[in-house]
Amino acid sequence: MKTIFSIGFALILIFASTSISAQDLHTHGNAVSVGNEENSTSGWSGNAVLTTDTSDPHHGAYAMKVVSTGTGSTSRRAEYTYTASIGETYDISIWAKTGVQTSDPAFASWTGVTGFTNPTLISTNGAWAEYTFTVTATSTSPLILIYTGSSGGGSVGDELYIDRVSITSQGSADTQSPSTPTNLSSSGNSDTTVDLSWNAATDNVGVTGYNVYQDGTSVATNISSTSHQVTGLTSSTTYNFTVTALDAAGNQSIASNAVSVTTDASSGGGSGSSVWSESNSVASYTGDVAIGTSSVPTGYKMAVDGKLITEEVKVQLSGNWPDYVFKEGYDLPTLEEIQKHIKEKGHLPNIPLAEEVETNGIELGEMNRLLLEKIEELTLYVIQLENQQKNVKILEERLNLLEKQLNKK
Ligand SMILES: [Ca+2]
Ligand SMILES: [Ca+2]
Repeated sequence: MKTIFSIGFALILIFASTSISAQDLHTHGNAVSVGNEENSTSGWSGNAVLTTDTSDPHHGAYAMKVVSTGTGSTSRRAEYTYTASIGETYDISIWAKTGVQTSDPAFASWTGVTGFTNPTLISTNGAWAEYTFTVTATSTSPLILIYTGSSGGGSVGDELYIDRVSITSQGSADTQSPSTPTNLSSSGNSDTTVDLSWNAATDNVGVTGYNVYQDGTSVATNISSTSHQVTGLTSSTTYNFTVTALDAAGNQSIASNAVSVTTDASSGGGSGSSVWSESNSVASYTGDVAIGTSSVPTGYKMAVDGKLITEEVKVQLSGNWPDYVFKEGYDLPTLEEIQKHIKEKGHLPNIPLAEEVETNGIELGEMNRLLLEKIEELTLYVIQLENQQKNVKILEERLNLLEKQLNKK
C-alpha cells in the first residue's frame, strides 16, 4: 500500500513538473487559446479583419476567422508576437482551415527565429489540419505571420480559420559559445595603426559580433565584420592582439590566436615619440626643426648646418619693399654725402659691413631690399645727371649766341 502511494505521488510530481516546463507562451485569452479560451481576438493584430467564429471551431467554442482586406502584405495576414529567450528552441502548433480561397494561404516571413521554412503552405481542402514548427529565437519578440494568400496576393475576402495555437519552450536557452575565430593576422600597419583580419566564427544560433583585445584589454566591441583597424597606438611599439566571437545570448568564444605587431617608427624619423602628424600627405610639426645641428637660434623656425639645394627660394617680406625711394619726399642723400660716408666708413650707407656679414650671414630678403634701394637711388642720380647735362647744353648754346653777338660789334 505504501509502495503504491509512493509511485502515485511520484507520477503526480512528474506530471506537475512536465506541465510547468511546457507552459504555453500563447498567453492571451482569445478564440485560439488552448487553456484560456475567450470570445476575443486579443493579442492578435493585422490589417486583415479578425473575428471570432463559432461555426466550426477546432477547439472549444470559438475559432478565429481571418479575412483579407486587400492584396498588400499587411492586408491579408494575422500577426502574433510572443516573448522569447534568445537561443531557446520553441515548439509551435497552429491548427488552420481554409474558407473561400483564391490563392495559397501560408505561414510566411516569420521574424526573430531560425528554423522556419518560408513559406509553409496551408492546405486549401477546407479541413482542419495541424501545422507544427520548431524554431530557435534570435530575438526576444519573434513574430508569427499567417497569410490568407500567398505572395501572389490573393483577393479581398480570402478566408482562413485558425485555432488551438500553442507555443512551448524546449527549455534550451543558448549556453553554447561561438567557435574560436581563427587565422587572426595583421594585413598592415603604420606608426599609430594596425589592421587586423580573421576568419569568421560559427555558432549554434548565430555570431553577432567580435571583440578585439590589445594586450588583454578590450579596444573594440561587437564589431560586425571580420576586420578592424586599431588606432591611437605608439610608434615603434610591439602589441599583442586577440579576437573573440559573441552570440546574442552574450556567450563569448575562447580568444583567437594572438598576433604580435610592432608599429612603424615615427614618421618624424626619431626613435621615440611621434611628434609629426600627417594629413592629406602633408607631414606637419608645430615646433622648430634643426638639421645637422641640435639647436635653432631664437627667433628662427629651422636651422640647417650644411648646404641647401632646391630649384627656387622665395623670400617673402611682410612689407617695406623699397618703392619708397621713388616716393615724393624721399630723402635722397647727395653724392657728396655718399662720398663722405664711403670715405669715413668704407661702405655704402645701410649696407652691412664685411665683418657683420661674416658674423651674422646675409638675410636674403633684407639684402635684396637694400640692393634694390641702392639701384633705385642710382637711377635717381643718373636722372639728375642727365638733367644737369641738358642744362649745360642750354647754357652752351646761350654762350655761343652771346659770343656771336659780341663778335658782330
Ligand atoms: Ca478555440
Ligand atoms: Ca550560441
